[in-house]
Amino acid sequence: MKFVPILNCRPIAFANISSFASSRLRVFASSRELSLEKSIMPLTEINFDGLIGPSHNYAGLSLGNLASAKNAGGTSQPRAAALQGIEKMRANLRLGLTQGVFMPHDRPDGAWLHGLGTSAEQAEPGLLANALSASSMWAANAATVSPAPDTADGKCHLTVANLVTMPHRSHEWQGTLAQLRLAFASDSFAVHGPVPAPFGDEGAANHMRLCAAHGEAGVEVFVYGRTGGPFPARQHIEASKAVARIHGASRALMVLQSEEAIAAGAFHNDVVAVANERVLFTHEQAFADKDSFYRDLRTLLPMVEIVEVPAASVSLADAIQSYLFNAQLATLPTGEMALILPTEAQDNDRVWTWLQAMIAGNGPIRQLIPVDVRQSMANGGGPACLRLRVVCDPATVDPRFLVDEAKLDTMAGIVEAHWPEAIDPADLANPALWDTIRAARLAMLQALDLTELA
Ligand code: SUG
Repeated sequence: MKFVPILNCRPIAFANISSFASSRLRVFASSRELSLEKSIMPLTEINFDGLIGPSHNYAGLSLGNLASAKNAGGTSQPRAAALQGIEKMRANLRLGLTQGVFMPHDRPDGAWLHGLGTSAEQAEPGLLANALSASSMWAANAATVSPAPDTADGKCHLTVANLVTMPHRSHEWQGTLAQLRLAFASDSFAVHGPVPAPFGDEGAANHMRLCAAHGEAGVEVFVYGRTGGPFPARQHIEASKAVARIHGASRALMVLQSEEAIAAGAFHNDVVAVANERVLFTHEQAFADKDSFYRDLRTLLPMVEIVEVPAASVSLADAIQSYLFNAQLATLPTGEMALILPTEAQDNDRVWTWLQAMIAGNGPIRQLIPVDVRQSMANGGGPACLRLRVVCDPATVDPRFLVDEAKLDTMAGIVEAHWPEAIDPADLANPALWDTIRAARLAMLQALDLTELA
């Protein structure tokens, strides 16, 4: 009998997921050959951050996202928010990391409102807020990425996330897909449209990749949820399985998120776990059946190092309030691993005490680097939410989507000149604000030579 490695932490017959089926052994063999071939290619992890858009506001649209609910109705600061995001990108460049960027989407989304038989001028306030959301900033939800060493055809595959669970996010994929098709137009990539509704797919926020090194074949972990608690589970197992099939990901694990994590506000798995190369950094209560998951992971990647934060030291509530797991766990050019985490983690005594003790030990994570992304954090988006990781040869990416410090300076100048300083939810119905938002985005697209996205 043939099995996929795990589903629900239990193997299921291949026949149930057809495109894995043809020849598992052949796929494994070819993937090993590919990884040998690819090991001479300069595969690098690039973090593509979503530039925080000029419509950034606190409308409280995300059920199950405690920060979004808590800050609903507050006054946002889009200019400060975007500058925080740019400074995060700059800090990553200074660490020696390769950095990319995605552009904000056209807001208010007139095409989406038109499809609903209305317009920005006529829409009810709730619908208008959904049309104005700047939520595409959270690029971890843009797509799921399977780098070339993991896939059957040796291409890097990207599937744009459908984000169908939340209305304000369900109309992101068109604007995201347009950018993915430009940025990854080279034939080193295969860019796919969204998995069909009703199977919710939230992209890389529920996907982790573990491997010896970025350029080598990895184990891809797809984390899904089951609805039943007070909040929606946004990632459906059928979406995860579909993405794994479409990508030809040869070693995929399907792992169930714990209900208690979702109920505590972990609407995405990247709020309670993060992986990088051979390291999994996770909260003890992130997964429904962690023992089976860890066992299967160790079987597929014996070198894996699991750094588990016990609930007795850091509760789920503290983890979600501080977003310590919503960190960029990155390998620096020195080979050391650093956790680039929100300043909120430093502000929480229990969390910071645990992290200090971890660093004092001899574990694989050697540095803690706090970054200030408070404007995004107030909507439930930490450093990891703001970026999509793509392991590839940077030379194959459209350079308009890559940044250096000079480009960040240009972007900061445009933000200073055009982004609204503040948005109160009551302002959202003001047509003058929509004009400002559209003009600000256009100025950025012009400065970056990306007007085909206009
Ligand atoms: O989908 N917040 C986003 C935050 C996404 C975080 N991403 C990751 N964990 N990868 C969300 O809940 C808030 C919108 C508002 O309330 O206006 C929002 O959409």
